[in-house]
Amino acid sequence: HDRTAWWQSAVVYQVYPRSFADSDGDGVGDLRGITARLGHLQRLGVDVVWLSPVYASPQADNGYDISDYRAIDPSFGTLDDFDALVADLHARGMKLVMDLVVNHTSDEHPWFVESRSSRDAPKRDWYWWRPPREGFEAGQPGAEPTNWGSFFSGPAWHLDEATGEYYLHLFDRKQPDLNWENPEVREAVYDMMRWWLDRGVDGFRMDVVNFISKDPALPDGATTGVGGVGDGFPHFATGPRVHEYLQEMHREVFGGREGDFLTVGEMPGVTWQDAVLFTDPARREVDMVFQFEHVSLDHGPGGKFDPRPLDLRLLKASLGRWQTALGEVGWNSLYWNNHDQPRVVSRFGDDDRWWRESATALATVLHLHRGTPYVYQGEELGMTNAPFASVEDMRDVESVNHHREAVAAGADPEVVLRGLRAMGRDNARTPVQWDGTPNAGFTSGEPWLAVNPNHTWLNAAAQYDDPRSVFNHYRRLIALRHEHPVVAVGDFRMLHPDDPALYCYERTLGERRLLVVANLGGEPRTAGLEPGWDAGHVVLANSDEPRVADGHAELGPWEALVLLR
Ligand code: ISL
Repeated sequence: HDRTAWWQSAVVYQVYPRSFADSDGDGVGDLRGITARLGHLQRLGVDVVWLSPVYASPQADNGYDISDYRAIDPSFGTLDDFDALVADLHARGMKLVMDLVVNHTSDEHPWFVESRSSRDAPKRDWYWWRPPREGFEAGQPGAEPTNWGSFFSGPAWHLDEATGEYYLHLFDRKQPDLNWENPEVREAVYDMMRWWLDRGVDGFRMDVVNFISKDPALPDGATTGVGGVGDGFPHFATGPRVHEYLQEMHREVFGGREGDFLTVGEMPGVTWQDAVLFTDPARREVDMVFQFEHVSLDHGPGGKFDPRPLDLRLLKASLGRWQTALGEVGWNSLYWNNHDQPRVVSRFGDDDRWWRESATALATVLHLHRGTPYVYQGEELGMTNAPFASVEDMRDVESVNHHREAVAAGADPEVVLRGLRAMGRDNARTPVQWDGTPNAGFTSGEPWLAVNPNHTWLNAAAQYDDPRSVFNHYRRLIALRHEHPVVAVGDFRMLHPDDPALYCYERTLGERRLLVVANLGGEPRTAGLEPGWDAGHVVLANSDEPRVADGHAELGPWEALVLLR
């Protein structure tokens, strides 16, 4: 097991380009906007930037629907702008990881245009085309080849009238799934990946990459009763050939190439047992995976838009299990936020009474686990969920479709809206709050999604010189990882697992011991400690006067301490 890979002590920062910084006043963030703000990232101290998709795209899913893998969408700029961004990042000692979206393309990609052109088109087999179900006429309800539902509501199959067949789309109907069974598809993807590496990028974050191998029999899923929709998940997630494909990709794309690369597979529903296989360095698949267990714990019986309060004990059990599972072989990614998740300070923290304290406590707890932490733009400022007045204020295809379908099915619109407000992806996508001016310094024009009104006080400019700010807390956490190998690779041991408010753990590496003691609740708490720790060991705190003595720490609401000896 290689314990010295460079990414073990690295921190990754995710940029969602639409919402990061707009250089030309069209209300959409762009590449030049990112380049102009690299000082922010350098100040924070991150090592890698993961760029959400900037490829040519009709933007049905904000760029996760790609129509040309070798071109930049004009709304984001040009290939020259891209090269300039990479050069500037490299000059500052940072790396760039591209988003690789190859489970599906846009329906406007030339591959799909050709594929749909006739039943015997040479690229017909590049996607999943199937005739209507036996005994059904095309277009008849229930004629879909399987009963699978799409992630964005409705069936996962769309009828193409011209050829009378259906194509599979696990996401939007403008995102047809590629058929990885076809070796030409795989070779085309690897060729494109090599093209980006030749251009100087440092790796890939692979979108839903555990969905690329489907059971070719395409069996119906078990039904749960809701509108006859079946659960196709067991038939397309972590399918029979996924390990083979990832090993082939590694060989074909990285084989014989010199350099410090990073690969991370986004894998909804992945189990820790599978994650060990995906991330075992000896198997040469990916360096780490994004798993979803800890961000599903507050999903209620009705799914993600029916949230329930988080039970902290479940969160600790979950993250602790992953720490243990990938403790010897494999590696964890650590995240609270990305462009698909609501803001953590609003979700698991208290964005009202204990905004600064809870944002910094949650950051502390996450970052000092064993694994590679990911910071999603604005998280380092403590950005919160947005006060959406109605669904008209939202833009995300997932939210808009869910609202339409749920209300049509008779759900109370207020209840639906409440779920979207708490869990909708647009919460993560409001523009980055650079300063307190009317559009938060994001754009001189009309932003594509409204800025959060709290930018008047919650913004980067207000935080840079405030030593207690959320930004400076993140900066110190990142510096701790860089400075102390125990943070990167030390062993992990959870403490007080059954306590409903305390989140405490110990990391050890040789003689070095690092202790994290956090109160993730609004009431003061006492945490019992092993003897030997005292206030002199505190290396980081989100409070002014840590109280540690005689085998315990006295913690105020959302107080978090880091001790080292
Ligand atoms: O948020 C979700 C829907 O409830 C997730 O299931 C999400 O769709 C899943 O994490 C996959 O996400 C990735 O692929 C999607 C894209 O919409 C997301 O933005 C991307 O991160 C399809 O490309």
